[in-house]
Amino acid sequence: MAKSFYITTPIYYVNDVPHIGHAYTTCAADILARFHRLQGEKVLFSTGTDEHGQKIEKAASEAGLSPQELVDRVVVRFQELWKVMDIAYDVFIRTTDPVHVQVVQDFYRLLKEKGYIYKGEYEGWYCIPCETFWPESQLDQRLVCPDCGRPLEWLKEESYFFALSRFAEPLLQYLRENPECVMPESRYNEIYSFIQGGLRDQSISRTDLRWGIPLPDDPHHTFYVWFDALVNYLTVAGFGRDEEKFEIFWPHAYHLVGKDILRFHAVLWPGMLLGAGLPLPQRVFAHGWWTVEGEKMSKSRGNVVDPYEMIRRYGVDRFRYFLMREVSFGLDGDFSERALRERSNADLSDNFGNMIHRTLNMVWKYCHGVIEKPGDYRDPEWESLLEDVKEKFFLAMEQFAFAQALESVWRLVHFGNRYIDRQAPWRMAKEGRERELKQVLYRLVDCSRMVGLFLYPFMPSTVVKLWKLLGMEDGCKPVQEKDWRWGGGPECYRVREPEPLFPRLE
Ligand code: ME8
Repeated sequence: MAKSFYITTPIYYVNDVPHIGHAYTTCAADILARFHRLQGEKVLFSTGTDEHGQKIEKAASEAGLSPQELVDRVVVRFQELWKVMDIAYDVFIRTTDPVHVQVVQDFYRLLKEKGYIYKGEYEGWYCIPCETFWPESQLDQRLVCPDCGRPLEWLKEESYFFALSRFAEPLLQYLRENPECVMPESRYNEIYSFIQGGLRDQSISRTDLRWGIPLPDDPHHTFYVWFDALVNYLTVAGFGRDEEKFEIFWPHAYHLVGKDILRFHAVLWPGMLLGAGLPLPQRVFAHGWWTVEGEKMSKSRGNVVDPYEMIRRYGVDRFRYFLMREVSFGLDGDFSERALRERSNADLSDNFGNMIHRTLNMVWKYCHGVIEKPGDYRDPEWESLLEDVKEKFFLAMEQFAFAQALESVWRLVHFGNRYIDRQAPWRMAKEGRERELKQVLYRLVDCSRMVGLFLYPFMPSTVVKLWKLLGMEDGCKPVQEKDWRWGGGPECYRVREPEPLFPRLE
């Protein structure tokens, strides 16, 4: 039976302007989704927006809109960006969707039935004019509101709690039994020691928040935004509504998140799931943080990287490639346009694009664009390299090590370019060594096809273009075992007149 994969991004705060951080997680998730679809596996890939909370309420009233009107207007910023970025999600979830509202309430009832919800008192530093509790981690000694600067007061309010503290030991046991459930390893260790320090119960309701989902049994309270937001992963998977879908996908959930929101995903969320008696996700992977030219990205610094602008300047695939290739997934990285241009010229123009262009050009020039599979197309050198690249690529993809996966594909590209230099097909043509010439060109064309197969998840529109150039119009259908083999392509390639895939950037 085909394996299944449920791949998620966080749901982003809907009123934010999308930036490189959003683009990064979503692009990585898209690559995984495309990679698994390409193998004919079942994939459910979701992204979406987090639409409740005080900030939305405030922004809406400032704009003279209702909160729902505001979120309906701004959500398109994300949806449009995903179109431009070639993000092929299956579901776009919005937390204001009535189905989600229902699922949050059902999930809460389930936790309550199991005895993990109780009423207590939440206390903390509160800004009365802004009606907001502020965590101590966001305050300094002055104890003033980080938003409006006015003095805070220590307040208590009635709140419902989830008994997270009861799950510390079960969570530790789960972590021990599933060493890859939180990745990378440094994050796993961080989460493990955090839980070892003991867990506090989590307040899950507020009485001061109107723009939120009401508790079904006490509508005077609304759900704390993170409780509401995390449950989106269940809503998408069909929890309580589509049993078959839920069984196919839920046990194979892979959550991709930024390191700043790992605790919510690797402590609170699995705690909630254990409480409800549901299986835990296969993996929560926390990626690192992008700085911009060495500085923290922030609105006040005015250095927020706008993905639309990057795509307009460089094209979507240069941008996608750079994000995935420049930094090991899991580590922090630095973004600069200069680095993007340099990497693009070196890897995409001078190496990948060059190999394809030279190959197609020669097939066009010496064989009128038509090359049949010769009887002796096999070659141990090519085949052993391909086997090795394939093994490393698949292993890297399994570990979400995207940069390493790409690195292994480039071994094939480098080899292709060296092969052209070594074999010098132009000399073969000149000397009339027809058989050898066809053999060499066929190998190069088939290598181009294989490189396309590896790169498709990363740069889908470029690879579709490449496959068209190779005369393979239906190149992106799910692949079979034979497609990954040397010589597994068409018996006869009818290539098109070459055009450069990645012209050099100045
Ligand atoms: O946290 N580099 O939403 P969000 C890399 N609604 N990643 C970055 C980044 C940067 N400079 N800045 C932000 C939320 N991110 C919640 C999620 S999920 C149930 C609820 C990442 O819009 C950040 O780590 O603030 C997070 O993964 C996402 O972008 C921003 O999410």
